[in-house]
Amino acid sequence: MANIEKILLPDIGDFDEIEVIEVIISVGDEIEKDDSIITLESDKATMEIPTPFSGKIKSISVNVGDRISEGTVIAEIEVASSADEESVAAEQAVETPVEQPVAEKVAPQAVKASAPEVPKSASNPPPVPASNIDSNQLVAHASPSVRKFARELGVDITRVTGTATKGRILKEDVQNYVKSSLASPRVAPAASGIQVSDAPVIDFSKFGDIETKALSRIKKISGAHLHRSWVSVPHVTQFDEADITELEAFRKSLAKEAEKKGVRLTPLVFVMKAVVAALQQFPDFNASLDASGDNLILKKYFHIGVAVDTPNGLMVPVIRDVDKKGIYELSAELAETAGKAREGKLMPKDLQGGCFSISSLGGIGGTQFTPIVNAPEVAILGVARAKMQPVYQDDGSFKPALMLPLALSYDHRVIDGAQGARFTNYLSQVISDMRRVLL
Ligand code: CAO
Repeated sequence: MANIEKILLPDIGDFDEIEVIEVIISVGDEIEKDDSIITLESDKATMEIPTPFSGKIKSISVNVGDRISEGTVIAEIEVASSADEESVAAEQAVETPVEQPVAEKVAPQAVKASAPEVPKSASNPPPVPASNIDSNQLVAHASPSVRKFARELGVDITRVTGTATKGRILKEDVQNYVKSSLASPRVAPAASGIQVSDAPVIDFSKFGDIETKALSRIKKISGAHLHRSWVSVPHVTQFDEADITELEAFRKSLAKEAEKKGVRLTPLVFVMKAVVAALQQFPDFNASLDASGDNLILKKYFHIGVAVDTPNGLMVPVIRDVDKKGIYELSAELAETAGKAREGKLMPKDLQGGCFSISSLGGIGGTQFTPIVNAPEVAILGVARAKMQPVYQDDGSFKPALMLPLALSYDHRVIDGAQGARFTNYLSQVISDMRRVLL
């Protein structure tokens, strides 16, 4: 027997009086549990609200432009009475929280990414960053049925341009995307006119048991960005090392003071300050090529991207104005930003505006690695694990020193090899003796 249920706006976190920007359903629509019914937008985020019931929409109580809060009746739905639906109704009566929005225009499915959708690989991830992703790439503003349709056709929805209000992706947009893909040549032209033939399709199950695991949304977005950087930027990696024996002693001497301030000092914040000193000394590293490729845009600000390992993949949030901040402030901001990245709470703006990136795997291990330039930046620093080593002295003796491995990858169109070596040489001197930051 059918009964009528009210669909209420659940607890959506720290939002009140939030604007309805789209009503996705119409009276008479047959919808499935978890289908999106309305879209809300605050100054911080856009989120789609799913229905907790399957059934037929009888009436709709909200309009575009309304401001609604927890408990507002959105619609009435005729649901088929079943044990399942009743238990859902009971749940909703208690509380049906929608996960906190993590980024502008991230749909609830994506919001749920704060629970690990892809377990972290046992092996270290490739040393590659994923920042400066256009915020539009984070948008996959489409209803579950359109997403399902795209999935069935094997279409990556983040590549589809939406033509409806606020860039919403319609079924027709997915169809048009498929049509235009089929019409394009079989040999995919990569960046800079490089032609790459299709990879052969291999049936791995012929060789043994397999399991197919979807890549997380973040990995798919960062993968496209990294691939573009990899094929379009001529990379060179310059290796160097810095003696951090004194710096480490200094860092340890500050441990208690840091604890009182509620922060944990790691070598990374000192490296960030040293990088800024090197960028000030070598401004071509704090730059991007313009669209024509004929000019270098020199940046007068020092925003540093820091690669963060998250359960859903690599993210490179940007710490702003590193030149103006002390190590305690930077430590606090780094911890907060890395926490947000891991909880899926970064906003698109947190990933934008970087000048130079640092990828530190020092807390994990490894002797060296070659990071991929985070285009449109022109250089990135990889930091591996510091190790005690015997260092030869002028008097013929060996002294134990804590050596920090550094790897600078740069865009060879912008940076010459000699400049690369000078940069790491200077950086190494500053890290070894942070007093040089004052010079
Ligand atoms: N050498 C030796 N020890 C190091 C070190 C280094 N280079 N860097 C950090 N450590 C130590 C820290 O001091 C800390 O130990 P203590 O607590 O005893 O001081 C421990 O390792 C763990 O540090 P951490 O990783 O928690 O903190 P961090 O400031 O070094 O890094 C962050 C923060 C967010 C960058 C890091 O947690 C992270 O996600 N790293 C992975 C980045 C990544 O995936 N890069 C690869 C791909 S990008 O090309």
